[in-house]
Amino acid sequence: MQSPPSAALAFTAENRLTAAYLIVALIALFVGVVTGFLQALEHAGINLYPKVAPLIQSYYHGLSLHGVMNVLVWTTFFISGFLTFATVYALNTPLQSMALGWAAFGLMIAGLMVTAIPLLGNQATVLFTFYPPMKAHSAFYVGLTLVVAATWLVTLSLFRTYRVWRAQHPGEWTPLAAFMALITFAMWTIASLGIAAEMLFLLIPWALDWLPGTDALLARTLFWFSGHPLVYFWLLPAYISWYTMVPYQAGRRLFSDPMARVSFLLFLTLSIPVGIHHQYADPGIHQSWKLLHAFLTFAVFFPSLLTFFNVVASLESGARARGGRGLLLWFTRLPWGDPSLAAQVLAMVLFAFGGISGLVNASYNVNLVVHNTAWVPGHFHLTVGTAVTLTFMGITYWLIPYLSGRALWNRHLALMQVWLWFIGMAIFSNSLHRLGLLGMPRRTMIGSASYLALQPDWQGVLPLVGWGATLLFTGSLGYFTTIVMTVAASRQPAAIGIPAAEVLAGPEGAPRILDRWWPWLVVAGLLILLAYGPTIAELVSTSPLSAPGYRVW
Ligand code: HAS
Ligand code: CU
Repeated sequence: MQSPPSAALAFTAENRLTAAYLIVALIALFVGVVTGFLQALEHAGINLYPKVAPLIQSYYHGLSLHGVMNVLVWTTFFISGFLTFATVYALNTPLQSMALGWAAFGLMIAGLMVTAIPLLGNQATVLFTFYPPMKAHSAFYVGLTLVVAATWLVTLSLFRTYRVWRAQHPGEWTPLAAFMALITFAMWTIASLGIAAEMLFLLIPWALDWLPGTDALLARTLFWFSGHPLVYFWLLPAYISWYTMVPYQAGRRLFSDPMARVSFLLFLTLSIPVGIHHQYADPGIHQSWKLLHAFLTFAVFFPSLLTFFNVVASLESGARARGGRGLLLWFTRLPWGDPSLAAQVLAMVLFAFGGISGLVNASYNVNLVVHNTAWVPGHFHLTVGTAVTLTFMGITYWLIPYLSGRALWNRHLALMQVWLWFIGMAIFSNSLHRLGLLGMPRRTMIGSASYLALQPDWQGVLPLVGWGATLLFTGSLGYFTTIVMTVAASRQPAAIGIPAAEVLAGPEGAPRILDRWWPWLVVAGLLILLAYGPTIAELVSTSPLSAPGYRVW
């Protein structure tokens, strides 16, 4: 990537497209943050739902909005904008077709609108996993399908741009950030076939009354075919920043480029054939397949361990170059005054704990202790809620000044927000993990559960959920204030370039297979066939499609 780019090198048209994605992403995040706060307060005994009644009609209405806005909309729009940006700058090549770029954005917005109308109107209170036989308005499913189709257009747009670059640079190694962005979208495109099939063959015809009923197990299996790799679709863009940008901010270089490529190629091959780890408790899937998915989940843990090593080594070399000493004390010498770096390093620290709780989830038998308890939202607020979201916030602290040409409005407020997120999330997710171990169910309006009175252990921890969320919410107000004021009121021009790490060990000399596509795609395909083929074939051939739909809200 060019660093810092001169005005002549800046891709103005692409920047505009990225900015458009970011605006929608940030609005979705705001809605998600507000609805999330209401939930946590409810857990802590403060029920504000009657006060927001016509707008948010129940705890479950709010929870559906929270899930869809945060994990589906905020992530997808941010990623599409950020990775388009990262790809064109890393390749130093304009988008092959701006029209295609905008078509993808337009389709995504159209899909979002179609989804949002029933969702806001309490016609799709089915949570972000929309498990049947809960039945939403057909527009909800159609809208989400359009959003998925729009991500395919983003894939097309990025790969066509890559083809242009490749023709001009035969034999060269694909620049790391672009290579990683392409892997992210390639992986997601294959993964999304499950959700597309679920929508097109099961949910949409069923919601339109063209089918007599549905099959919860087949639908869940297709959902998790996409649903687990979806979490890596969120994570990998954060990793792209940790590998190719954060090391620059930390003062030096990425430790190893080939090791980074290996990690991403492992994600390409291993992200999908693991989804049944969400279904250990489902009847109707043979335990040998569950066990295989458990083993493969442990395998896909490995590229994150590679990332841990590589990123910490890069941070360390940066901190030592700044005078850091000692086995661990060097950590204090990172440039903590930079809110973008602070956000991302703190995101990493909490992610280490999210990784540990992920291992607990993945363990076939131990999963039975935590499945469907508050432990699981504890886990995913460390992963998507921090590793991803706090990293994306950190990225906006340089990206928005870069795009708007205006310096960050208030660095101190930004830093405060970052620490509030870190401390608030540590409290919030720790208490959810503990409540999960105490058996408290997830996805439950716990404050009004009649059995709460019988659970003094829970009552001791529940206020912490509220306190953690209060810190998170306060911090996010600081975040949105900083962003809005940067764009609207900041008078200073931005002095910021694009952070682009150099590498300590480059790819030269590494096996060329690390820059090829087909071998890895073939391995990915074979693993998917092996891990999913028999189960899906069996479920499709025996599916009764007889379950009636329910509206439970
Ligand atoms: Fe997960 C459930 C297993 C990662 C998201 N996960 C969920 C759900 C979500 C989610 C949303 O096996 C709930 C879905 C629902 O609604 O039902 N997850 C894993 C495993 C990993 C994992 C093995 N999850 C993620 C990520 C997510 C995410 C990433 C979002 C972005 N998860 C599960 C399982 C379930 C599950 C089961 C089902 C549970 C159930 O029963 O329902 C792994 O990929 C994690 C690997 C991570 C690491 C950490 C590496 C650390 C790094 C940072 C290093 C730098 C540092 C700097 C620390 C190995 C790279 C510090 C500096 C120093 C000096 C040290
Ligand atoms: Cu998973």
